Amino acid sequence: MSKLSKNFFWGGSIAAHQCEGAWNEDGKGLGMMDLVTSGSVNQDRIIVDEKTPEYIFPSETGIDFYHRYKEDIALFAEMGFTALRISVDWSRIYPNGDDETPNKKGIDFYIKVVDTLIENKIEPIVTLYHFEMPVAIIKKYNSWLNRKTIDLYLKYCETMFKSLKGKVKYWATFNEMNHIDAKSNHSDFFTYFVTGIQYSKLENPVQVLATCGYNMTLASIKAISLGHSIDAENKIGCVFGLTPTYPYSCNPKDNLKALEITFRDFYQIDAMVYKHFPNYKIREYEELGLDFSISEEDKLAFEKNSLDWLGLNYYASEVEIDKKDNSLEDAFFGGVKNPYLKDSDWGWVIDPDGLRYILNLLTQKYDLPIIITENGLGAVDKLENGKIHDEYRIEYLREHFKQMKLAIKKDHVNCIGYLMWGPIDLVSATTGEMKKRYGFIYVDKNDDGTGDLTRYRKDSFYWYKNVIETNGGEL
Ligand code: BGP
Repeated sequence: MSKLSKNFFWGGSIAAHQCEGAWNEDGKGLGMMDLVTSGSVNQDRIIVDEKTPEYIFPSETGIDFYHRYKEDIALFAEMGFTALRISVDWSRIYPNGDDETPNKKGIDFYIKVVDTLIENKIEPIVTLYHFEMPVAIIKKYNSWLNRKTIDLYLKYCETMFKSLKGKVKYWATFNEMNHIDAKSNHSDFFTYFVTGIQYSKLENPVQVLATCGYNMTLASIKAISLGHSIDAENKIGCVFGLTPTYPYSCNPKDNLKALEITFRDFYQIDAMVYKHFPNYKIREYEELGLDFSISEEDKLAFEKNSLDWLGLNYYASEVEIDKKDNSLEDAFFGGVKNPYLKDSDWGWVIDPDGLRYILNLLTQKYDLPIIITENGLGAVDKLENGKIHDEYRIEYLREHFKQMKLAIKKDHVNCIGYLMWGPIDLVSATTGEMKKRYGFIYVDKNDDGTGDLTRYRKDSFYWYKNVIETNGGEL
């Protein structure tokens, strides 16, 4: 099948708390993921108030990207990456959240990483919030429930926009803030990842999620305006984790249920594209009796700007049914199991067509440039004589690339890049494991603490290199 446009971004995505380690070096403050223990597919990660020696906290060491970023970026360059999405850990820049001045060593680290990327002809794409809020903001200001947090976030964004001006053009304001919609299937994890607040501890969760969701959306649009005013060249987007939702049958009631679940993830995008907080959401909050109002000043903030691009994190689809009977098995991400699809070892359903579906849905709704900011397969890899034969990963990616190409070539979706999640093995967000590996590059680190962090090229490394070399021509 034909090649993609020559400016297409081929690369990967990583996040600070999952790879950097160095959790207390060079003035870094405590970040929210520093308080989350390791877990597994059967054992939930635990969120603690304070670190204690009985637990392992995988973010403490990550894969030591903080000290090995040059080596890792050289490997990405060897594969031919033209883009890498990183995140800045807010707690490295403002360790207490409300510090008068930023931590210079934290800024210097990101300047060095970005300079190294540019030297290697890799476009840096920077996420400003990927589950990395200073714990001090949660404790002192109650996270996104307090509008003071918006000011602190904007001050931090300003620091980064100015520090990386002229070097970074592509920014994302938030990663996956859509997981906290008042109507979502709440898990302690995703609420915590996004806000630092634990869902199960809330007395009035719907109010809390609605307020946090609104304040983050407002913070995001204000950050876009700020970023544009600092550098008119900036292209500022926001990243969403989206799952296409199919009806279990052609029963109209199943269809309506699927539609409801699909659209719960869109109100923040609507607000940032259509330049006002959506009326359907305001009516929903009124009906729920929530304490919610939008000031004239906020309205102006929404009117002033909009998203330059959309980031899509795509892993799985869902199936919804109006009335579930006991013969149907529950699916990992909610809804029921899809009889047509297989699951990964971690229960994440594998659905390449879903990628084409969601790319089309986003295009029909917004018609913006889209970057696939995350996609990939978490799997168990075996290191034998320095080699990893990960044919299953190649197969997964090949099928997703075929669908991405169809979306671009046949459906005219303006998808401008593909960034594979975790191009180098890193700590899993949901389970805290190393065992759940995504990378083209194997990292010798195990969950029991063994391993010397040596990097190895997997078979998929060479395969992806060829995909990039042929610009998607050979899959
Ligand atoms: C997304 C997060 C990433 C990443 C990914 C895979 O929701 O944005 O940070 O972790 O999911 O999840 P996991 O690492 O749990 O397999």
